Amino acid sequence: MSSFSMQGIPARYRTRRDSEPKSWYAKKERPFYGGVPRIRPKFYRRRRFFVLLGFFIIVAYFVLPYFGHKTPTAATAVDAGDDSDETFIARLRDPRRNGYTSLTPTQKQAKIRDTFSQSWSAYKVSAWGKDEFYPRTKGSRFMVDGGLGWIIVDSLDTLALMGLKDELAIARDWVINTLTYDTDHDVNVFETTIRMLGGLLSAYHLTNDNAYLNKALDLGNRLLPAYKTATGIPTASINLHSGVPLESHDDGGASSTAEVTSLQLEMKYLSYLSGNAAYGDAAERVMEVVRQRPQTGGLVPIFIYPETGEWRGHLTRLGSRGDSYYEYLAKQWLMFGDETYEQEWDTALAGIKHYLVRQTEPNKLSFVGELPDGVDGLLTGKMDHLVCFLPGTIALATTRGKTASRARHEAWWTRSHDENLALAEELTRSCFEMYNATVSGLAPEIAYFRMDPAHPGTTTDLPDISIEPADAHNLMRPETVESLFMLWTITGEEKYRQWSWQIYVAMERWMRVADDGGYTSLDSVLQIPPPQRDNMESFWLAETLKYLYLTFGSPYNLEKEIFNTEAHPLPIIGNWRPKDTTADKLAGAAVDSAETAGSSRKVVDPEHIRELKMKQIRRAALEVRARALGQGKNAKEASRIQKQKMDELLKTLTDEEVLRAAGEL
Ligand code: DMJ
Repeated sequence: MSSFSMQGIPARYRTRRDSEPKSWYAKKERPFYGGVPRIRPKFYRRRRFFVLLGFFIIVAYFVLPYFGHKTPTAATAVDAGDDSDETFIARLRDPRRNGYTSLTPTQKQAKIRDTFSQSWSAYKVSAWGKDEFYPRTKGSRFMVDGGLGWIIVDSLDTLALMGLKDELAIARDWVINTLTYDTDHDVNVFETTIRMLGGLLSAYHLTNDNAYLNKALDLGNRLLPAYKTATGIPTASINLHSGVPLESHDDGGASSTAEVTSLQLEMKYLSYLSGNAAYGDAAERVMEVVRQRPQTGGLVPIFIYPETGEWRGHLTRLGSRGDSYYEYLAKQWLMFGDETYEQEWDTALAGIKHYLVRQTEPNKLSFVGELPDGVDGLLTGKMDHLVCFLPGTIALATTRGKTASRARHEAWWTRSHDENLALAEELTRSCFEMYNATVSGLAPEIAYFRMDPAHPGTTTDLPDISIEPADAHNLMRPETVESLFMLWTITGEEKYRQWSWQIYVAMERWMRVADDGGYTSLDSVLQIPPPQRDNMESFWLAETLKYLYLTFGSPYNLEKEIFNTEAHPLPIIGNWRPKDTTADKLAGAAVDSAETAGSSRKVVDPEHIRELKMKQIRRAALEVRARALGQGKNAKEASRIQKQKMDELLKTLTDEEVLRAAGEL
């Protein structure tokens, strides 16, 4: 819905609007000086017309909500505590009655930020510092003694992006002064990397605060021993104190494919910042092993043994344990400019289209199925909500973070890019239909898409989608709003914002806990009201609310930043490999510059050189700092050494060296 139509506005308002402006305008049309007709130049007459028009628009903007009060305002739509469930459901899907058309994007952002603040303050009051929060009973739990900062670290960058400075300061203080990763407990390598390491690195990226980077370095060092297996594929868990790696108890000791292949953005970025290639090298090695394994059409089974590098079983899917393998192929290419990953992503996308994407009956919704027995077996219509990250990633990779209108003018744009973008749009619609298919307006954890016209029936309002009662829970997951954010940013089509808003309104209504207790996951989206569970997931704060909030902000620059799989934004680095450290570059540049002195130069913007220089100096100084910390120096001493290095480079580094190091000379 792009704008109001007169049809949707109550008759009372229409009459008033039609009559009032006319008489007001007529009055003003009289000559300014009684009796003396003045012929105004054309310019003035035009100007007066535009002034009046502007006045009308302003009046309409402020008066509209009052006369349209039968159309609920956003406040009543979203905060509808006293509305009956039936009334709420009746207006949830109508943009003119769910607050969509009556609120500006800024007002919507404020609503979403309120939801975040409410969740955050409930957590602060009842569970501060704990890793798990049970909002209904006001309970909480540490995952390991003393905690991992699961909720606080995961929320840092959302606090920063929403401009909640005071809360960020409190969170920072806790992270730096209370949180320790020197804990004698096993943690999941993947979850700790994407949530904690990713959260710290993103906080560093957004704030430039070295305290976050130091914490990230400490954690990165504690995670590294997990990669010391026969193949280099990390074990599922690691003891953060002893560094003893631990294979999964389940699944015959196999690790999840998605888990071992979704650590690379974080580990490589840590290498990039610190100048220590160990993190990125370890993560890259995993990809080299996976690359050697048999694959069909770029698709991989969801389990892999860390000791042998063999696949376990054939189950192939884009849902749990398979999902972010594909996401990180695209994102490693985009973040570090590595064309190997571009090719692998292209191959995988072709495989996904060929083996997994089908359409439903009767409404021809595109969906992504599963292959329990691999590519030679039969496809099922089961689709986890987790798969809904895929359309966003397809759109992002297809346009390389550009808006579609700009990307279409690029020399590399082909018909297959158009097809891929169309697929992303179709899949996004199907994910939205997973929400539309239920009476509550929320998606289940798993849905079944109907491929067979003779299929007997459905448990939802939409015949194409059915839901098993055991799969009807909702864990506050982000994947659909993530894709809506990507599709909105890339295509600029208003419908994606409208869908996001509808989902937000349903979440706000059903997930909110009584007495400002926070927000919780749900037991069944097939019931009204959906019975509430008692758990607030950290990705509610890290991902779901962040993507919703950003969807209503000014267009995000996806060419500059990339979101890790936990929605932590990291900078796009460009052409870079783990071993290619700043120090090496600077050393190489010094040698080269001696050899090529006197060669012709390009004219380069001095501001550009200054930016490059500062970036290089900061990185080189950080490397020195990391080395000092690695040699056992305390933080104060390491900071002194870091500053000394910065001062030295500021004095000595020449523009030529800078350009050479950046590959621009
Ligand atoms: C998040 O922790 C990450 O997005 C992960 O990749 C899988 N999904 C959960 C949230 O649903």
